[in-house]
Amino acid sequence: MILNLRVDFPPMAETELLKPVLYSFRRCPFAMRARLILKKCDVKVRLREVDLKDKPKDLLEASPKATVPVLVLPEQILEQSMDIIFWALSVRDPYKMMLSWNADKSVSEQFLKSLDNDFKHHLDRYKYAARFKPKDKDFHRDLAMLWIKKIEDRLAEATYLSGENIGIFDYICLPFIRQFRIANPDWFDSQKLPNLHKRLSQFLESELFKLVMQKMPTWKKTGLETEF
Ligand SMILES: N[C@@H](CCC(=O)N[C@@H](CS)C(=O)NCC(=O)O)C(=O)O
Repeated sequence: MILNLRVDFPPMAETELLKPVLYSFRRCPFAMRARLILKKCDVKVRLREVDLKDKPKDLLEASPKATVPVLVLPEQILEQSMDIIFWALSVRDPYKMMLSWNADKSVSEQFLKSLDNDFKHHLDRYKYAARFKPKDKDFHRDLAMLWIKKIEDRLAEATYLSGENIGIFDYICLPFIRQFRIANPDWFDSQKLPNLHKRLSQFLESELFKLVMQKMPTWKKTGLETEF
């Protein structure tokens, strides 16, 4: 049988094949935060863009819970965005992000918990109100705003959540704040959050954000991985 193989691009070098595989979905804020740290620290992976409605078999085999991001390493599979971030920072951490994370680990973990559990809970019920209880939309928006206001207060005291320079605390939550804004940009922009508005726009206009948000071909459909 003659196979219809593509022969117009060179075979991937062995060193490329050794890079870990990242299953990712462009618009997922968890995948976004992993990509932000990977890119910022220049830790290379082979990115496989996933269609969440048509997940590839290899992802389901690697991680039956089938959320993204997932990182497949030779010896282990990381199925949580924060595990991928900590792994990336163990490979290369030129901005000393682990130092700021570990400065007061229990405060850092508390911050993560309030983001991933509390804020995300209300964000989903506000942004995707139609899937939950549409009549509770504003209730969840207002509860999410309590968390947002704490962020604004912190940004009034220091330029970034991570201190003088943008860092791990900013990168792990900005993709979610972006989603909160997208639910109703006019409303969000009209809120009195001068510092957050400034930092969010700066982030959205940054080269780093543009790089991690580049459109990638869907791996299952095209077989094309993106060198990321
Ligand atoms: N705790 C996980 C959450 C990941 C997550 O929920 N990702 C969403 C996309 S934003 C997902 O893959 N959902 C599964 C689906 O939609 O089928 C992490 O931090 O990586």
